[in-house]
Amino acid sequence: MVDTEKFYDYLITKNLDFFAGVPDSLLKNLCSCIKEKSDKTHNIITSNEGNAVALASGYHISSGKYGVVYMQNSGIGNAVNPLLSLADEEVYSIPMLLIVGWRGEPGIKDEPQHIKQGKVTIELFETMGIECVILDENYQEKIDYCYKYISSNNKPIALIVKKGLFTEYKSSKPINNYLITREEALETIVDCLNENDFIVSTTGKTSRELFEIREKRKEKHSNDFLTVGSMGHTSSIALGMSIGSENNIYCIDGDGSFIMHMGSFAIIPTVAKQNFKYILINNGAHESVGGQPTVAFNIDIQKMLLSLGFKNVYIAKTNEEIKKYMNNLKNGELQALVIYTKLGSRDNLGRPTISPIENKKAMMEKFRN
Ligand SMILES: Cc1ncc(C[n+]2csc(CCOP(=O)(O)OP(=O)(O)O)c2C)c(N)n1
Repeated sequence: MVDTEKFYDYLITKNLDFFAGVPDSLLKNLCSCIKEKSDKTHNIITSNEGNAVALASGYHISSGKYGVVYMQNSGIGNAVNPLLSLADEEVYSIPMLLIVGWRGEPGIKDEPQHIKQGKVTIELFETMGIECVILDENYQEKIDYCYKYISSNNKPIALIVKKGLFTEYKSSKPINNYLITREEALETIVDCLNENDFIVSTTGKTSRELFEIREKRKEKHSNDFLTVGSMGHTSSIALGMSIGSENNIYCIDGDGSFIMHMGSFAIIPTVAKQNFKYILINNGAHESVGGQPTVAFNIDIQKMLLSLGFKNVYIAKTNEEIKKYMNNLKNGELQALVIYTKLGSRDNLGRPTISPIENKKAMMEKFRN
């Protein structure tokens, strides 16, 4: 294993002290360490991974120093554009160190959404002309190599992190003062829906909890699209679904996901029909991957959505308020509900036991009945 704090300290001795990225479960300990030890202009938790590459690029141009970008391999897609059209050696040729969590590494059991991404991770980087270095116990050697490589080649390099490599970094547990859990909020939402209402739920524990709520209620999963991957696209999936059907489509989003592709909210009000319903569960954090904060508590989301064209945006902090506003959501055009929840989830939370394809097929059949 690699001692998380020593790894961080070694980066600092190399003057690698500017961090940007989106948190990842495999990098949870490293992200906590970076967060605790860096000031806010030197650890920027970005809305998506592409923004982090761009930030590291700008920082390099003005300071001459090298940025460090951390991400889960799921985020490579978001980063491809600035990696190829900004940092690439045939464009601006910008050195930076990418630290990438390798979900779905071949031979290691993982969830369906990580299998293909894991299989092609190294190939994807290589196709982009980005060398990959697999991190191991000899972390000083690996960092030295990466540092030398980026400074002499003026281009990015990727340090690939396998599951379980970093030691636990003990940090204060993130908390907020809200009253109900995400799972309680989800149960109340499900209580308020009928059998012809559909849900598109966001990436991470929201979909895992929704799956278990249906199991507990002995209900089928055919009304729920569990967006297991594709973080940030839940609202667009729901929008597409609402255009293709007359049924009510309830998008249940998370604040990290909402922020990741916030641009979609400029488009939604221009096309959404009355059957598109937006619910945001706001816990102010990327709770599913370790509770790294988002900026969602700094945003007046109600004002923002109203200014973009939503007709009503309700705020709920208790189950009673959820029930009341779910009733309002049923009628009227472009309604949204923002639910503030506390952090945390059950230790014994499971994962969907149906495959994404089974989920899709069951849903497509349900839409046709
Ligand atoms: C593109 C991409 N980047 C990062 C991840 C890793 N990831 C999975 S869930 C999650 C956090 C989601 O946060 P939020 O939407 O606020 O929901 P919460 O976990 O708080 O319920 C992250 C960062 C991912 N799946 N995809």
